[in-house]
Amino acid sequence: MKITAARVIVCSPGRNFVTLKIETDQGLYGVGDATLNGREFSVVSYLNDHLIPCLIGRDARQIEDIWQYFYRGAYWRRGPVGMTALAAIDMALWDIKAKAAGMPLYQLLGGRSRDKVLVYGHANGKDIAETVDAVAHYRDLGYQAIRAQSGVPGLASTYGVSKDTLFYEPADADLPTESLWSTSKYLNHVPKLFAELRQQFGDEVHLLHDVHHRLTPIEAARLGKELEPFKLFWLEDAVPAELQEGFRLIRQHTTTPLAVGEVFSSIHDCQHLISEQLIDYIRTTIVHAGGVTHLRRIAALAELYHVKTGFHGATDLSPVTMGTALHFDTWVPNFGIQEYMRHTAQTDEVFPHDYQFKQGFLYCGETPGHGVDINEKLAAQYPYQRAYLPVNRLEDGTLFNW
Ligand code: GCO
Ligand code: MG
Repeated sequence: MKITAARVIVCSPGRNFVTLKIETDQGLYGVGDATLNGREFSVVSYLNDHLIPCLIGRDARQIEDIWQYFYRGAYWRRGPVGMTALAAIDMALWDIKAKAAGMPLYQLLGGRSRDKVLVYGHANGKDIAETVDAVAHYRDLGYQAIRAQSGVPGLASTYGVSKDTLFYEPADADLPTESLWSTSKYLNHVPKLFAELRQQFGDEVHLLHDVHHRLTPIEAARLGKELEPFKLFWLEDAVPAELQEGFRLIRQHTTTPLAVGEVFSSIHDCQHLISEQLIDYIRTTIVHAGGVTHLRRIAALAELYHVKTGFHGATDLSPVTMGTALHFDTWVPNFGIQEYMRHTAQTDEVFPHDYQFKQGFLYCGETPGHGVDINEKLAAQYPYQRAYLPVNRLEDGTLFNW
C-alpha cells in the first residue's frame, strides 16, 4: 500500500489547527493532528519542506519503520516541532491501518480494557465564589472530575481563568498578552479555594488543579502539603520540569498526587520522573510526543512504576488527537484520566467524529480507524489567524514562566 500524497491543511474554525492527510494508492486515507499552539507554521514547514518529500512512495503499512526513519534517521531529533510533525504522520498511518483492518483503533492496539473513559473538565472563575458556581455547572453536566482554577486577589489576570468557562482559550491575541504573577499571593489563596470546594461539594467529586509551571520545588512542596486535607486527584505542573530531580524535593514532603508532562515531547523527558516514582500521572499526549507509536512506549514504562496516564486534552489538541487519545485510553492498561475541554460547534463541524460524552465519561466510537475526519471544504472557509499564548511577568517586571 503506497503513500501517494500527503497534504497539510491549516484552518481556524474558532482556533487554529494544523492537520495532515495521507492518501494511498488503495483509496484509503488517514488523518493526523499537527497542531502546536502558537507555533503552527514551524510544524507546517517541517512537514512540507522536510518530511513529506521522504514519505511519498513508502508503504503506509510500515508504521514502525517510517517512525524510526524520521526519528533515528534525523540527525536533529526530538523537540516539540519535530515530534509533533512525526505524531501527525503516525496518527494518520494508524488511522489507515485500522481502516484497512476494518477495526476501530483500540482493537488494533489490543482491544478494550474498559467501557468508558473518565474525563475532567475545567471550572474557573475570577474569584472563589465564581469558581464554586463553575464547579456546580460542571457537576450539572455530569462531570465526576473537575479541574478548579480561580483568580488570585491582587492579580489582574491569572492563568486558567477566562471569560467563557466552557471554551477556555489561552491563545488569546495576535501578539502575546502579558499577565502578572505573585507566588506569595497565589500560595496564600489556593488552599482557601479547595477548602471551600470540599465544603460545598463533599468528598466524592475528584478535584484537580494546574499550577502551570510557576513554583519552585520547595514552594510546590508547601502547596502540596497544605492541599492534603482536600484530597486532590492531582496537582499538575507544579514546577517547570526541565529539572526532573526537582520533583524529589516535592515528593519528600507531600502525598498529594503529582501530574506532569503536557509539554514533553519524548520518553527521555520523563524517564527519571517515572523510573524514580516521582510522579503519579504522565500527561504527555499523542500529538506532541511522536504519536501512538511513541506514547505506547511511555505508557509501558509508566506501567512498570505505578504511574498512570492523564493525557493533555485542551482545546488546542484537535478532535483528531482527542479521537486517537480516546482509543488509546480505551486500551491502555494503566489509564488514569483524560482531560476534556470542549471544542466549539464550528470546530466539531470541521472535524466530524464519532466519540461521545455522557455523564462524565467519553466513549470512543466503533468506526474503523480513529473515527475523526476533516471536512476540507468547510475548513477552507476558516483561514489561519495568528494567535499567541500569553507571557507572564512578576510584579517587579521580571519575565517569568507562563
Ligand atoms: C492544560 C493546559 C492548557 C495549556 C494549553 C497550551 O492543562 O489544559 O495547561 O491550558 O496551557 O494547552 O497550549
Ligand atoms: Mg496544564
